[in-house]
Amino acid sequence: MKLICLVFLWFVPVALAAEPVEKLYATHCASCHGADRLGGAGPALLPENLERLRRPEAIKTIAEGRVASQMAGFAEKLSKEDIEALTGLIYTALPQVPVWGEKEISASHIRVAGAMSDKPIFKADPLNLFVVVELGDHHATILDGDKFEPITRFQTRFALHGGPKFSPDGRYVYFASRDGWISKFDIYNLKIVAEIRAGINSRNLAVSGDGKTILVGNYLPHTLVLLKADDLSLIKIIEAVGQNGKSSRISAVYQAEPRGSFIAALKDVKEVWEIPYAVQKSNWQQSFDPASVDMVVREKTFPVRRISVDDYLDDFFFDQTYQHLISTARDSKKGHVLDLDTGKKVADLDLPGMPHLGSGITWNYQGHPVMATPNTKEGLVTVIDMQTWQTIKQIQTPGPGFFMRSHENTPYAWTDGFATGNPLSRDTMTLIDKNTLEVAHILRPEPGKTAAHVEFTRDGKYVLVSIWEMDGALVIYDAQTLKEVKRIPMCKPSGKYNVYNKITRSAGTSH
Ligand code: DHE
Repeated sequence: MKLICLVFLWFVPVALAAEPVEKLYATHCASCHGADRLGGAGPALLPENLERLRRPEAIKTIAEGRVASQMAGFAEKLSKEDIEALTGLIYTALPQVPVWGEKEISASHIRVAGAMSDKPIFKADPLNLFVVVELGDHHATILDGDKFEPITRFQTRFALHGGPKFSPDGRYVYFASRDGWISKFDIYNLKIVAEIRAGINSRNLAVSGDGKTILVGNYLPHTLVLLKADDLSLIKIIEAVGQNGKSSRISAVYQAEPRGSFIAALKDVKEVWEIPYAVQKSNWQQSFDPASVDMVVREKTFPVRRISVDDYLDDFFFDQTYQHLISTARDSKKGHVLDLDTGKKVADLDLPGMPHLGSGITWNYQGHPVMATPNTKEGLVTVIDMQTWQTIKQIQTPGPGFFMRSHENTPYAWTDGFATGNPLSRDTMTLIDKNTLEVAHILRPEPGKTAAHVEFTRDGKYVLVSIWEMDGALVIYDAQTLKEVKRIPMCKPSGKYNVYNKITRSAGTSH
């Protein structure tokens, strides 16, 4: 009965629309979102790109427009039925995976010319800056990490996701949007200097440890895209096809600087790929057991080492040496540890639920390196000994969390509780004592409002927490006394990234 109602609801609005929905789309939407729905001035309107937008919100956006963007409201031009029909259309998959190859990628390339200064054009410690992504109105703020004052705020591409990544010297930051746009921002000159659309639906990007190459992982199409870091021009597209011939989405890409390689997580085939960026193939092969290699694509640049694995592993985390890859598979309560040198699984991990990617951190506990991660299903933080791979403790928190962060100079690991939107936990920040593994404090930066994602200043003395709301803020705490020192209004600030902590690969943050 339920199914019949749903089917009925799905078709009725289309039937009642004044004109065929395709015509409505061509008249009102195509000029910004592209005739093919692949995006233009506005974002792509495909189900894959709209996964984070619930249908009622999509209807509201078409009717009322979107603040701080060029998206106008259509409530006066279109009937309720027309708007519902358009919503149905944009959540319908295209009949074929659209082509986004060399021609399309290169045609999207934008370079900004002009003389640039080799020194920051502002007064602040360039290594203690934060890049703060404001999801609410698609902006980013560059924040002085000593004075806690914004230096500039600029519009980004629609729906940035994942951590922006820095060049090794911290001068440039690279952003990826869910629509596949890669933007290079010159922090010294406070300007976007290049952009390119590497995919139609992208996951994230990685910057090679030598700062020369960018790797982008895509869901749509199924490709890895290599770009030159200096101007973002296209180097090469690698089709994501498993040894069994099956095409796969890429869940995420990472750079493993100590190995001189990129690592790619494939979502639909049981393989992990390692792609060297820095060394000659002959040297690179000495860094691992050749018996672990199923096939090396015989190419001079960027060969692919395929490592067969037991499961579809799409969430990765590394130890500080990057020899061990800790991964989880969707719908699994187990984690796996893969030794990248031997290409063999060395342990299973007990996890109560799926961690969000890049959510874990490491520190030394009683002389042992440990990793800790929250998970998006249960209010538990798992602490694992990284020598024995045994769970040391599961620490109860008020609710399932997304992110966990700490710093070498601070006694606490901070974690949020907003993964399920649970009203009892979404406004909390739980501080775990890294020496006792006990919950030491539970803070509520703004009762009733979502608190999320933490990052420390370069010296670890202050900690920045997001109030993840449209009328949100960054709340800055003294990390020792836990006293609030400042509150800066921001529009749904999500992640914030400290230049120094990122480029030095602090154990307390994601890399
Ligand atoms: Fe994320 C990082 C994937 C949902 C905010 N998220 C990442 C990374 C991946 C990922 C692969 C690591 C990227 C990197 O470091 O370059 N995220 C996924 C998902 O698969 C998932 C569960 C579903 C999806 O929609 O893709 C998902 N993520 C979310 C959200 O709902 C969040 C909370 C809001 C949003 O932006 O959509 C969210 N993800 C983030 C943030 C980071 C991130 C803020 C960077 C964290 C950091 O400190 O590095």
